[in-house]
Amino acid sequence: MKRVITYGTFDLLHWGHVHLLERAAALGDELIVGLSTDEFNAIKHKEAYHSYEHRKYILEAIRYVDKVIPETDWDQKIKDVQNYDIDIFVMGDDWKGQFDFLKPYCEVVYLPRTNGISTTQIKEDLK
Ligand code: C2G
Repeated sequence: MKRVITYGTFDLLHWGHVHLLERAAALGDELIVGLSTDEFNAIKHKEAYHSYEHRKYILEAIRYVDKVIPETDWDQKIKDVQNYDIDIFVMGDDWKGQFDFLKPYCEVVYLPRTNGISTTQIKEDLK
């Protein structure tokens, strides 16, 4: 049983997010998503349109996602990798190198971001 984990806000879920989740899920048998809470988003200087509960509800409907857990701070990842027996940590490559401290605990994979879409762009375009 190969377990994969990834983290993010996943607000206004779009095809770039789904493409990340699809590729992450393909690396193992189970995908866990650490979903940023509204409070953690404030620490990330991000404000999501949807609440944590609604973003979680949407993510849980995605066929590639097996479990959603809260992401409440920057330094929970090592604990999560150990507690959930994670084999592979995945993030989009806009984070390349930022999570290499996890390498002693699991495989670290940065996947190419999907160009042409972002939550910020959606918000801009709708203005
Ligand atoms: N992503 C992508 N392509 C896009 C947009 C996003 O591949 N066009 C990926 C990001 O690289 C990230 C994931 O989708 O791996 C979630 O993106 P965000 O919700 O923007 O996540 P972020 O705010 O970067 O939070 O501890 C890690 C942080 O919680 C990551």
